[in-house]
Amino acid sequence: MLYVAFSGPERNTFDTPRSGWPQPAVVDTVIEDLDRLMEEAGIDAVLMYGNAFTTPDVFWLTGFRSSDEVIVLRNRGEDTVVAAGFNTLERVRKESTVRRTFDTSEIMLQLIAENKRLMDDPAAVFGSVLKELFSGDVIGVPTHLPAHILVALQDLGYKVKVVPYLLTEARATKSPREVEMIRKAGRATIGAVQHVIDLIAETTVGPNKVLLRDGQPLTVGDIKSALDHFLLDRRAETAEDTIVAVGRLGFDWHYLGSPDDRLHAEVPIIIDVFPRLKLERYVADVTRTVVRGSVPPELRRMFDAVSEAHSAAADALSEGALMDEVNMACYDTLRRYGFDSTRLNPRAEEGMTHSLGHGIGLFVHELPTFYRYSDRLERGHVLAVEPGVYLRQVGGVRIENDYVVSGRRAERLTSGLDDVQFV
Ligand SMILES: [Mn+2]
Repeated sequence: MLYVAFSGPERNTFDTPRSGWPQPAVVDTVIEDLDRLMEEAGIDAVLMYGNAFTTPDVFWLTGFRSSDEVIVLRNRGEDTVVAAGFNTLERVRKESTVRRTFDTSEIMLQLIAENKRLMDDPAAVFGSVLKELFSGDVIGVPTHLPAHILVALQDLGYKVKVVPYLLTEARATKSPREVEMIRKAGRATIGAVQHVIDLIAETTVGPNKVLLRDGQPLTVGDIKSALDHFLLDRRAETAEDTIVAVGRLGFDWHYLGSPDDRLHAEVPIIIDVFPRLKLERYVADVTRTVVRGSVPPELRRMFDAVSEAHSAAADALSEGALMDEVNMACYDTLRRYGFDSTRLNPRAEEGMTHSLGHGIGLFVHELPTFYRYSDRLERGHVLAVEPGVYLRQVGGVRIENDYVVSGRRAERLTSGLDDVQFV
């Protein structure tokens, strides 16, 4: 027997989360964006399957931080429903923002009796869920919906539309709670970067300008370990990897840094850290370029250009501004210093050869993007701004901070550490 459980206020506990649980991130104002986008996309519901860790959209819409796979259905203009077995639903009611649940235990027991699991017969489970909960015409699914579930929906006769940008568009504008979590991630990140810059500042310069700590060469592996330990103590972890690129190796801005690379004096050392808070799941993204010892004139000019380009771009981050106005604030500044960019010269091989930045949130790269030139900045957009200049014979200089668009001027979320680091 299937039933729909409406967890009313008399029986739920999620308005008073247990101490220690982070408050769920999403608030109603952000959900309104999703309903509007669903209407524009011509879909009556959005359907997802996954867990918080593999499918951040599921976490965003439910606030349920678990490795349990759940079915998430949201009819346009209605409460989000989570469908799962009763064990999972008990935790959904305690630990998520979801107020409406659907118990799939009976249908799962029938499958288990046939020695099957959900993925062996997705039509059985999704058919039951949709029959009870969906009365519209078109179901929208994100690209991360497993392909055999998509086929099962079509076999069941539902009209399905793939909506690749729906959730990412909806997530682009952050609620105040989400901004606070990114700010918290930013504090941990700034602290971590400061910590390893202090390590670099404490080195002595040995033969061939190798930086020494206790008489031993300081390596990229040492720096990454120090970053990881610092972040773990603040309940954050490196989201993918950290970039530590020494000297000319930094010319290739894809280069992550090998553990055996040695740090040297008088060359740029790019440190780009983008950790995720383990509980809250939000990221920050910070880059500093450090030089130990004297700074050659050409390298100093790169710092001057990038630092000024960063400020010019940050000043241009205002509500309603075109993305390309922000781009041009950066690239025009670099040009005045004599540096090329792929925006002004698509064939450029030196200068600034990557994008100005990207949205951040549950992912290190998400919307908005500076590549959509005619899009406009909106209140609540959170962006990492990371101008850089790269010369083959020198390496790279990059400065990155995170900002929330909140009116005429954006607010910086990663403060407390100077942009230019000569130590
Ligand atoms: Mn970045």
